[in-house]
Amino acid sequence: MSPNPDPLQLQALWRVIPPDADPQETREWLEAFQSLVAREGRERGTYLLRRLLDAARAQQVPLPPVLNTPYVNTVTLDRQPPYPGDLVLEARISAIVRWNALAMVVRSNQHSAELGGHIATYASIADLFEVGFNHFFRAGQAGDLVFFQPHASPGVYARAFLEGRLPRKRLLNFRQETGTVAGAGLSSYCHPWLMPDFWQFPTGSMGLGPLTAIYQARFLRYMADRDLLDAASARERRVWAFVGDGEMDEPESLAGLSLAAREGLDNLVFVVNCNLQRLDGPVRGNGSIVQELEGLFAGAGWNVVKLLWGSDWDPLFAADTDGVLLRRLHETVDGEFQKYAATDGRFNREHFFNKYPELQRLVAHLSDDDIDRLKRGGHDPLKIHAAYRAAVTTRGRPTVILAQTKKGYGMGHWGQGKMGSHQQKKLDDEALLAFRDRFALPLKDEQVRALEFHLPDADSPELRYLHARRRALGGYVPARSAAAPRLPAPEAADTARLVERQAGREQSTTMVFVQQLTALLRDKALGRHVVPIVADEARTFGMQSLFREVAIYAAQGQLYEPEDRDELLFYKESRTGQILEEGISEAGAMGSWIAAATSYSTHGVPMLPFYIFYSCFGFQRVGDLIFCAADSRARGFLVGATAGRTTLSGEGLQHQDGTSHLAASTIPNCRAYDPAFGYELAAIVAHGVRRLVHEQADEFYYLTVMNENFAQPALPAGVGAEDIVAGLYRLPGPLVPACREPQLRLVGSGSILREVIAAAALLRERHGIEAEVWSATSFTELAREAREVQRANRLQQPAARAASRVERCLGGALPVVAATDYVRAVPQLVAEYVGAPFVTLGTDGFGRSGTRADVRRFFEVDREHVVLAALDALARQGRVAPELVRAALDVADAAAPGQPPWTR
Ligand SMILES: Cc1ncc(C[n+]2csc(CCOP(=O)(O)OP(=O)(O)O)c2C)c(N)n1
Repeated sequence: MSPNPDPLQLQALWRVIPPDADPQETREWLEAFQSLVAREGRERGTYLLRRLLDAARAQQVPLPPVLNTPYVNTVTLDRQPPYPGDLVLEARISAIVRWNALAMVVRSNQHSAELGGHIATYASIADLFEVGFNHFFRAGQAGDLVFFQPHASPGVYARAFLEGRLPRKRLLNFRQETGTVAGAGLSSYCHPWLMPDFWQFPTGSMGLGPLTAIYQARFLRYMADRDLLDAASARERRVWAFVGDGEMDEPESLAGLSLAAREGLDNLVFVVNCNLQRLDGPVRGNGSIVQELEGLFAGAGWNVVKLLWGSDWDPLFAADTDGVLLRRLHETVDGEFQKYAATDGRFNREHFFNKYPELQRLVAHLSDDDIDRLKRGGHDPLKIHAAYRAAVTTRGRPTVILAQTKKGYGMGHWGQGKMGSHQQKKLDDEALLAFRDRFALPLKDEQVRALEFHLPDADSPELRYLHARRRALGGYVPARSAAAPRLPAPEAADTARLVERQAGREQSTTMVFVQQLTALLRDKALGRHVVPIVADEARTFGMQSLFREVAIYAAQGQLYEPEDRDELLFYKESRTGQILEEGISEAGAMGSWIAAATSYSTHGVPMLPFYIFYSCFGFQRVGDLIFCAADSRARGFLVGATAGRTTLSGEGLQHQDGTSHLAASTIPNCRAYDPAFGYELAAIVAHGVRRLVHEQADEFYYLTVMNENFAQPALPAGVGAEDIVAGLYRLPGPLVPACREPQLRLVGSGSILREVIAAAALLRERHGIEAEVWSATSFTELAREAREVQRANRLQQPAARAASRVERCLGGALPVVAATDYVRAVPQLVAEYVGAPFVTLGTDGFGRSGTRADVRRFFEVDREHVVLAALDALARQGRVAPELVRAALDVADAAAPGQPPWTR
């Protein structure tokens, strides 16, 4: 305990009111105000306060901090609704779930200490979940969206076990998902990829749950406003996000707060589990996380409901006429509250209550055991229910419930409030027996020692009650469904027409993309399901025509006349707008993209989102959100524009992306493409659309598009869409003159393909060397296929070994030079499988400003360096004279090489 806290410091921390200079006068003012409110109502009270504040401002009287309220429950006793459930039965159910969760973690840890698991988080949040399960969470694709605190997953499994949804066997296999128990285990956290019928929202990476929950709530509105969901039933649906208080330190946790308030998302409830601890120690040992978060959320415009104290505190507050209890609470920092959680009633009396004689008297009638049993709000179903009811009846604003709990609640001196609670996964027999007694579990000592799961009879009052409650709420939660109608993909002929229109036009692949997106938006069947998403870069990518055509979604419509109203393509916002314009928030745009890309599952309505962004601010910036999308089984398109290291030449180091394809290659269900030409892009998009909306594949597409304008070639005869989609095909005439007897193979992708084509021409003109040119639309897909072929050959030992596409295309004695606008590691993904001498050129290093030609020369990926690499490869085979290489060095300005670009 802090001996003598500095009053000024306390004031700052806790908003404690400074000493009263004239109590008599204060009382008169307060009584006058109270009687006014009693007589004329709260609204009149608010009016008067506003006038007083205006007067204070006018006289430059400093205003008190107004965002914090006292350290008590927001819902007062007189406004507390009656509890709608059977508290006794619910307590018994909750105790059983607690036990089974604990037993599951301890058992798996006995099986192997490598498996890990958490007890203390669920122990703190159990009651908050249970009240939700029994009275609030509505199930199904027209129900609520519940984001569970990930480390509380054991409790969610334990409840599903009681519900008969998970058999005992799976509880025994907690955190075991491979080997003989594959398919019969349980994931550590909420992973839809691993448990696609169960978990809906991945929350294991702290901060992403809160952020994506906000965007889900907004997307729910978007769908209703656009008539894609029934508005009346959508209004009833809620997003519940259970979040750790430590987790609130993640920037992503806070990133969407303003948006939620600005959009008036009263369908959103955050429940922050304020057990005051995180992994290493207290969240705010020297302060108060509850008060801090209250200020933050209130400042952002949220409705804040503090749920701090259980019912047994009500009489104490009622008797606290001189405010000593409140004062004591306000001068106590979280580090002390943690200590009180970890100690018994006697310690609490001595150190907390006995500080002031008035306070000592206030609890004189309580025994030490009574004091020990005083509950924090987040452990009292009555108070929890009151807070939840306040949240779901609030209109016009999102609500945050700051629920004070104890970490490791019920684990006694073995785990409750302990510094190391978070990671505790072992409990000895004595601790287990004490837990049994604490929660009055119907278990014999041997059953406790054997960590037996407890499952009451099917017709026991507990199970009958539990099922009845869930029936009333539409089924079980969490449960994930993938049921959604298929949508027809546009005809291949449509894509062909689009490609024909592009042929010969001077334009970039970004422009081709925008035209294809526009065509998709106009498609009769699919159009309304398309969701264009931007993060303040629509103009950069030439998409402003869409503003007028499909409008920007704005819940309030457009309350102003846009400055460019008289122009054809004016900035149009509308309540039924289709574009999600997220402002400068790539993380927010990803939140929207995930919501749209999983709409088939969350709402049973498939949507097709296209999020287009600066490629450097994609994987590099929001990579973990992309991973979260992958886990969520997202279906949609991510489009990295102004892509590559050398196409966005003037922008320099930070803006030039050389790695996104490498990152994309690590995500198993991400299909990444780096097309060079409009016809390639069109074929890939058409393929992706078909895969996503018609075949309903749980995958997503990452495409890079460029801003370099050039005459777009027509689709060459003989090239099929399947070749382009497979990742590698040979460029025929007229793009590259046919060669009778090639001496080497050149491979290019994206913006560097044109350098490679030019290099082939130079080799022919200058040296009479004939080279095939291959377009690698996706090294990632090639590598994946080759890996599969290699594995099948190894594991199945077929009589005739199969060859991968990359080997079939490039294998042999001819050297292969592959060049990319990304780091060399991208083409090197296929190096092992090529089956030919293989050289790569790439843009490793920090970016640079300059003209495209200069930057390509700097990174040694321009046509002259391709020529040089080709000659060098041939010289090593003795097919050309070394002098030729030396001459080429001069031409490429590389005769006196400086430091490699990646060290500069
Ligand atoms: C992005 C990220 N960083 C770190 C972790 C590791 N981690 C898991 S739980 C945890 C502490 C959580 O504390 P809090 O949010 O207060 O939840 P509590 O378990 O105390 O309820 C940490 C650091 C993570 N899962 N995600």
